[in-house]
Amino acid sequence: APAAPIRSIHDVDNSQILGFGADLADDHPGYHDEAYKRRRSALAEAAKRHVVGTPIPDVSYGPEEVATWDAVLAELSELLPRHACKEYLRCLPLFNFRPGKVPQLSEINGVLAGTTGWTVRPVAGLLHPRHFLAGLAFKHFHSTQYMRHPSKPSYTPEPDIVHELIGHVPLLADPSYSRLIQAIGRASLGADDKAIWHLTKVYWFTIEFGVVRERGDIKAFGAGILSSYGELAHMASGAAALEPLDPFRPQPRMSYKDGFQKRYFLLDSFEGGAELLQRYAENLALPESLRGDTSVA
Ligand code: H2B
Ligand code: FE
Repeated sequence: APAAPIRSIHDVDNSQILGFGADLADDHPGYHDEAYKRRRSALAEAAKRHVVGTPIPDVSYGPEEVATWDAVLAELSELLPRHACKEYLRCLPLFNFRPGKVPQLSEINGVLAGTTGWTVRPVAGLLHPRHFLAGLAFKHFHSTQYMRHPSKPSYTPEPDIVHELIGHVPLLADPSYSRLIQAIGRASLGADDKAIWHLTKVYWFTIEFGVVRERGDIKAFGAGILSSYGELAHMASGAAALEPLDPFRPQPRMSYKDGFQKRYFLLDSFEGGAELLQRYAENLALPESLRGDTSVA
């Protein structure tokens, strides 16, 4: 039977996790580290208990976790000013990221409340695409709170707090980016499984690995680029192919594990991207009654 339609943020179920369970997998850097797995699970379980609209409990990050945050922040500080898009660089200072302290989701929500009105909400890991995308329609971004494994500060096989904060959070404060990412979410409401999978790829090639034209330059806006020193350097080297994004066409395979991206999809602007996605959503021709009311979101 088809799942009940998602009509509001209260219908989004943040316990539908598709990613790693408590045991991780043998290619996860924390696989042999029992203390790490216990810590990750404790934060993941707390996230599952979070109820929409209630305060987000702060996490007390230990010295090892803070050191990992510091290491990633330091290496990215060198490349971001040159290769991140202007909207990202304009928003970044609002969040006051600094060494010595991992920001709390509650603080992030304070900043977002004063800009675009987005909300970050805790989640236990990789959330089912239907629920993840629906959250975006209602301006809720599901964010993990656990930290990547300390043995590899520059790498994580799954979303973690560093990826969410440095990769995703700053642009949520930009109005035109906000319209783009919400447009992807809105297109997902009432979509069938095939369209959800298509939108997952569109999300991947924009929100995770998108680049945008800025005068004569190509700048990063995808979180998977912005939160990875290696991927940023790869993007900046010009080695990857560039193609215009076309959501009306089948999207290529997503590559997760086989190194850096071989091509990036290019937008001329966030406004243009949002418009494109809105047209795509209209073409799905869903009855308005299945779309949920995102007008107030
Ligand atoms: N879950 C979490 N926690 N973070 C993500 O970035 C994410 C997700 N991305 N679930 C989603 C899936 C993406 O791959 C698309 C929309 O399915
Ligand atoms: Fe991400």
